Amino acid sequence: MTLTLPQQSKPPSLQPTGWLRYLSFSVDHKVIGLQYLVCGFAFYLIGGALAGAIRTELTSPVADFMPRDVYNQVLTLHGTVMIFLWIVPVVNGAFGNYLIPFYVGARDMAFPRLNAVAFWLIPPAGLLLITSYFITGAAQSGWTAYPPLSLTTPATGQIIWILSVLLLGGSSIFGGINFIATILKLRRPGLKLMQLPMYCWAMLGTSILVVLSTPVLAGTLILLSFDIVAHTGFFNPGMGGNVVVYQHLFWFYSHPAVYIMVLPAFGLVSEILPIHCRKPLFGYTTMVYSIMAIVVLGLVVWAHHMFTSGTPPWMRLFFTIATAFIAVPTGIKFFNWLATLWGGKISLNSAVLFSCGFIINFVLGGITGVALAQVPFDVHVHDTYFVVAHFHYIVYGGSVFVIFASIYHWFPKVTGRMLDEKLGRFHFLLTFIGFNLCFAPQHWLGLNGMPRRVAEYDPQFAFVNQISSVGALLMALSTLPFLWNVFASARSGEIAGDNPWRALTPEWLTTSPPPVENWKGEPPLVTHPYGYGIPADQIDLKDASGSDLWSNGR
Ligand code: HEM
Ligand SMILES: [Cu+2]
Repeated sequence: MTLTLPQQSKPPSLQPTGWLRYLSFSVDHKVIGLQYLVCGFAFYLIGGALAGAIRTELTSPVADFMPRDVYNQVLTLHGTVMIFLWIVPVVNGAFGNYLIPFYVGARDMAFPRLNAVAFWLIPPAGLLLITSYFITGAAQSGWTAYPPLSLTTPATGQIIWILSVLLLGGSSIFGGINFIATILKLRRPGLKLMQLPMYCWAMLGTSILVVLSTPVLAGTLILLSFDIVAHTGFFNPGMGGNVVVYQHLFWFYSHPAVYIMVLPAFGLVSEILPIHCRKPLFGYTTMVYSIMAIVVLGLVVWAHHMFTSGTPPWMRLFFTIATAFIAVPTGIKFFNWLATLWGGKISLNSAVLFSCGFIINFVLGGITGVALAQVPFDVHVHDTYFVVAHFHYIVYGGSVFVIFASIYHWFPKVTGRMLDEKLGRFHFLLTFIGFNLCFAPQHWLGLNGMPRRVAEYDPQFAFVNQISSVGALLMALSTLPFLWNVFASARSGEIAGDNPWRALTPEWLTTSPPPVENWKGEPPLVTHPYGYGIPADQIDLKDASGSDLWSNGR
C-alpha cells in the first residue's frame, strides 16, 4: 500500500503583505523601522509648520501674527514635537530597528511584539498632543514644563502634554530594552562585540541612557500632574514645594536626552563615511570607549542647565568641570571622522555632503556648548537666543543633517532604487545655507540680550530676526526637492542593484530590498565591517561567511 502525504500547503499568514503592512501591527523590524521613519517625518512637517509660525511672528518686534498665549502653545508644541516625535523616534526607532538586526546577524529584534507596541504608542501620543491645541488649547510652558509656570497655565493642555510625553517615554523605554537585548543576546555565533558596526555601540550606549533616565522623567511628570490635579505640593512653592527639585529631576533626564538624540547620529555617520571614503573607520576602539565615556559623563552634567537657579558654588564648579570633560570623548570622535575622511577616495554625494555638514555644524554647536558650561559666561546668556542657537546647531545641524544623510545612504537598500543625486545636492545646499542663515545670527541676538521664548522684542533686534526668518523659509523650501526626490525615485529612480555602494556591512550582503527574514541563507559573519582598502591578506577572513560578496565589494 502506498501512502500519499497531503500536499504541504503554506502556513496561513497572520500578517498582511504589501503596503498594508505599514498600517498594521507588523512585527517585522524592517516594517517597524519604516513606520517610525514615515511617522516621524510627518511630525517633522508639523513641527516645521509650527517653526514657520514662530519665525513669522518674529519678523516684527510686536506680537501681531498671533496672540501671546497662542505663541506659547505653538512654541511648546514645536519643541515637544521635534524632540519627542521626530528626532528621538527616528534616530533611535527608525534606523535602530531597520539596521540593528542586520548588524548583529539576526532575523528580527529580540522582542518583536514589544517592538510593535513601542511604535504604536507614538501616533496616538502625537495626535493627542496636537489635537489638544484645537480642543482645549495646548500646554504653554515650553518643552521643559518648569513649575511654577506649568502649574499656573491652563491645566487641561498641560495634563494632555504630560500624558502624551509619558506615552512617548514608555515607547522609548520599550525600544531601549529591546535594543540592549538584541545587541547583547542576539548576535550570531562567532560575532564578537568589538566586531560590531559602530552604530550598534552607539545604540547600546543610547539605550542604557534611555533605560536609566527616562523613568526619572516619567516619575517627575507624574508628580507634576499630582500638583496640577490633586493640588499636592511637590513642586508648588505655594504649598511648600520646591521648583528647583523639578529642575534637577527634569535635567537628569533631559541632559542625557540630548545624547539620546545625538549618539545614534554619531553611529550613523560612522557607518556612512567609511563606505564613501573607501577607508576603514579611524580609531574603532577609541570610538567605542568614547561612546561609553559619554554615557557615564552624560549622566553627571545635568546641572549645567541650572547655573542661574541658585545652585551653590561647589555645584557650579563640579558641573562645569564634568561638562568640560565630556568635550574630550566628543572631540575624539570628531577627530576620528576627520581622520577617516583624510586621504580617502571620497565620493562627494548627498550622503557625504550631509555627513560633512553635520561635522561642521556639530563642532560649532559643541564649541558654544563648552562656552555655555562656563558659569561666568552662562549667567549672561542663559535664557537668551544664544542657547537657542547652541542647541539648534546640535539637534538640527547635527541630528537632522544625519537623518538626511542616512536617508540618502539607505534609500537604495530599502527601495532597490537610487535617489537622484542632483536633487540631493540641491537639497543639501538649500538646507545648509538656510540652516546657517537661520541660526548663526541667533548667537548675536543672544549675546546682545534678546531673551528666548518671547513673541515681542526690542526693535533693535528686528533686522537680524528677519534674516533668521529668511533662513527658516529656505529650510522650509528645501523640503520640497527632498520630498519630490523620494516620491519620484521610489517609483522610477535608477535601479540600485543589491549593493550600489560596494559596502561591507551585513545589511548590504543581501538583496535590496531585503527578504522577510533578512537573508535567504544563513546570516553572514562579518568580522571586518570596515575592511575597505586593506590588502586581503591582512584581513582575517577564515571564519567570515559571506566573504565572496565581501571581496567583490572591496
Ligand atoms: C551633544 C549634543 C548636544 C545637544 C543635543 C545639546 C542640546 C542642548 C539643549 C536642547 C539645550 C537647551 C535646553 C533648554 O533650555 O531648552 C542645551 C543647553 C546647554 N548645553 Fe547643550 N547640547 C549638546 C551638547 C553640548 C555640549 C557638548 C556642551 C558642553 C560641553 C553643552 C552645554 C550646554 C549648556 C551649558 C547648556 C545650558 C545653557 C543655558 O541654558 O544657559 N551642550 N543643549
Ligand atoms: Cu545639557
